[in-house]
Amino acid sequence: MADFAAGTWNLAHTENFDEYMKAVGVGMVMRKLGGTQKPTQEITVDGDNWHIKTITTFKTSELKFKLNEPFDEHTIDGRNVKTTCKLEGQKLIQDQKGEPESMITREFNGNEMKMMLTAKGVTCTRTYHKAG
Ligand code: DKA
Repeated sequence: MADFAAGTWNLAHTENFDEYMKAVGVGMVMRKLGGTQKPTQEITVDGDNWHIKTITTFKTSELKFKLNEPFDEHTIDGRNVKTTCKLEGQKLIQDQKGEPESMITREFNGNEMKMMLTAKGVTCTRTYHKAG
């Protein structure tokens, strides 16, 4: 059981998010708004079934998936992609096939979760801390 991932995570630090949003096609107004957000991610895990709820002040996205099974995802940045998530050790890899392709990893290490988002050669790093 991936207990290491379960819990509530708050954004503590972010680098290059504007460049990443540009790479995935987010327009200027939404990028400005996105850049001000400090999301909370609520993660629950039940065997291979994961639920990730990302909450911002203007948008909430829910990702429900089973590891290694492709599913249709409507991303928080507005893309429709075919996504497969897999777990490698304590790293969750979210592989989004679509336009453009993107790879999002969340690496869990105690009370810190390091998220890396990559598209079109641009990488953004976001560090989350566990609440409580
Ligand atoms: C993350 O989970 C990355 C996604 C945050 C979305 C914020 C709003 C973006 C609006 C285009 O940290």
